[in-house]
Amino acid sequence: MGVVNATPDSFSDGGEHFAAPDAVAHGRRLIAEGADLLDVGGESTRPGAAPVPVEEELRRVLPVVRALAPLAPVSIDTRHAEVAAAALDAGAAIVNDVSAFADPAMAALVARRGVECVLMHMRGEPATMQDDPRYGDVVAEVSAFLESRAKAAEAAGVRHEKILVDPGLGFGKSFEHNVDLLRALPRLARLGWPLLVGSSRKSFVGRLLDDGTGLPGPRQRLEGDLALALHAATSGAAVVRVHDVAPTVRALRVMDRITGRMPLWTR
Ligand code: HH2
Repeated sequence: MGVVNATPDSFSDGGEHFAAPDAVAHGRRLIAEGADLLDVGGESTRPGAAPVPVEEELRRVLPVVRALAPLAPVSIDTRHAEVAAAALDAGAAIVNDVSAFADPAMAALVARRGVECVLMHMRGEPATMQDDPRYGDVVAEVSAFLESRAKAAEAAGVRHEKILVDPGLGFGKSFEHNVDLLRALPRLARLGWPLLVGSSRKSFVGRLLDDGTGLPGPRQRLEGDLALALHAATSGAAVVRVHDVAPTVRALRVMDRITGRMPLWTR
């Protein structure tokens, strides 16, 4: 899953693809690089981000979804049912909700449209989620949350096979919580729904790369991102959400050839 942020303030790409034509060009590039699907978002959920009015979110994402949906499956990254509904009308095929259906209208919408959805774990709201997050057992609590939200979605009419779950790395988690969740990915992949993992360019990747010479910024974390994408895939994740599609596809291809999921030689 390649990330297309139609936002002025994303932590990872800082508004580089904010204007619709830039976001569309970026999405086309990610498809050419081998992305199987694109995640289009119009509201940054980075720590400290303020919510965006629905009208503004719609204005940002709809032209981008409309242009990219004929080219590849598009997921709409939103917490708002109104935005999700309009994006589905514009051609999106998947609803990626970092609040796991906190908007009560979301489950009914996804059920009615028969589309796929991603349910992600987040502690609190983006504006405050990194203020000293605490858990007794982060893996147990995130697992229980994902299981209960997925079952609630099924009770609301979303078919089991339409649901993916996501531990929400970086969303209301300390460095240690993120590492615990990364170590537990094989367990999370066996919860009963396909697993999506989004670690790309997040600050804990910078800390994992730390060699004492200063923390690398979001765009200097590629080697860490590749290591974690391979770790997620070998742990059983079905989808990895990444900013740097070309190197990730190349790394996954090497792994698939070693594990036998892809032929050693292609002509
Ligand atoms: N991470 C971000 C946004 N959406 N969706 C899912 N399912 N999983 C994630 O881990 C995830 C997500 C944050 O990354 P990014 O889009 O690069 O930043 P921002 O929220 O600042 O736009």
